[in-house]
Order: sequence, then C-alpha cells, then structure tokens
Amino acid sequence: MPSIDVCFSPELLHLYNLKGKAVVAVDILRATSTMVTAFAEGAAQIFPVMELEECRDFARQGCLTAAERNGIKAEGFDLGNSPFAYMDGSVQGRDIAITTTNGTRAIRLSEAAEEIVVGAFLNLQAVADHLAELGLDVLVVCAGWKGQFNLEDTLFAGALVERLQEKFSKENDSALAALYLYQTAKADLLGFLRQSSHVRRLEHLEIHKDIAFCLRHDVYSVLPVWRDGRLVDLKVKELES
Ligand code: 3SL
Repeated sequence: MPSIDVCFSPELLHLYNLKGKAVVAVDILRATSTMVTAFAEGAAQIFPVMELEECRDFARQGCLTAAERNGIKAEGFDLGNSPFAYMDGSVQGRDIAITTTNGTRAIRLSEAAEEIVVGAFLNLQAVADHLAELGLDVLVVCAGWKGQFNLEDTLFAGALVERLQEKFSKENDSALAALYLYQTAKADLLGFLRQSSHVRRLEHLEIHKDIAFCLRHDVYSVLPVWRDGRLVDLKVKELES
C-alpha cells in the first residue's frame, strides 16, 4: 500500500526524499487555488517562478504575467493572485507566468519529485483520483507562510488524507495531525480559520470573497501537473488524446 505524508513547510523539505514520490503542492490562500481557477478558465500553461524579474521576462514570450507579494498585486504585472481576476475571460488560451510569496516557491522546490500536482480544495477530488491511479507514495507540501506553518494548507492536507485513507497508509504523525485537524474543522472551515494568521492578513486587505471561494470543495475537475518546466492541465491533455 502506498503512503501519504505531509511536509508542513518548504523549509522542512530537506528532511524528505522526493525521489519516486508524487508531491501535492498546496497554497490554499491563494496561489494554488488561483492556478486551479486559471486552468478552469481555459489557461493553456502556467509557468510558476520564484522571482519577480524572472516573471516579468516571460512577457517577451507573450505570456500574461501575474505577481503577488505579501498579499498584494505587484506593480507592473497583468494579474495578481485573486482567483476572481482570472474569471473575466482574459486567460482563455493564454500562457501565464506567476510568482507569489510562498506558493510558487513550494512548487519549484519540489522539482525532484516524480510527479508534482497542484492541489486546492477547489480540485480536491480530481487530485485524490489522480494519486490513487498513480499509486506512488505521496507527500503533501504545504506552502505555509515565509517558512512557517499555516492552518489552511494543513487542513487541505487533512482533507486529502481523509479522501485517500482507504488506499494509502499514513506515513507518520503529520498526516495524522492534518487529518484530525481537518475532521475538527470541516463543518465550518471559514469559522475555524477566522483567527488564523493569513486570514487575518487577507481580511485587512478586504479579500473576504477570495477566502470563502478558496475553501469551496470540488468546484473544478482540472488537474494541474508539472511537465517540462511548466504546469499543464492533465484533464485537458486527456481530452485531446
Ligand atoms: O503566499 C502566496 O504564495 C500567496 O498565495 C499569498 S496571498 O494569498 O496572495 O496573500
């Protein structure tokens, strides 16, 4: 039976061997929720990068550029990190380069894995189905906040452990802790997260709508996966072949 484990911060990745594993990179508020939404809205490819300058350079290749630092859209970029900014039809068929404070970092630091999947509550079941089909050991990599633990990514990890628990063994206590936390919180995720640091940070920016949206489960069936230096939606690829 394959196993599932949870890494609470990219800073802890040195403790894990990613070789041969499937990583689920998650930044519920809001980077991976936004990427999932972008694919659902028809984005062609997403280039997650760590630095603002690198992201800006992608404009020369005809990409839309998206950047966020500390919860705020960075100046001079086409898009920020709100999923709602990707819903006006403008990303349909477009390539997007994106850099965010923590989410894009979690993805890029996981490159040694066999497979990287971008997860969010919004595409939870699509991610669970893909992992069950792959049958590899799974590591959920929580983006956290500047190296520190956060609740919302851990809750997602717990939700995924719950969906996969019949088919995957829990590698260690972090998977168990995430599961217990999710089971405690799932009846009212928004209420549970109200005192969390990032929700307080975002509420100062008046992004209540984003927070509620990013906590919705199974809204989309898109499946962003890392292929040759970019993210593509595997569901679209399956339909094409
Ligand atoms: O840290 C990140 O990558 C962002 O998702 C943070 S925010 O939701 O845009 O504030």
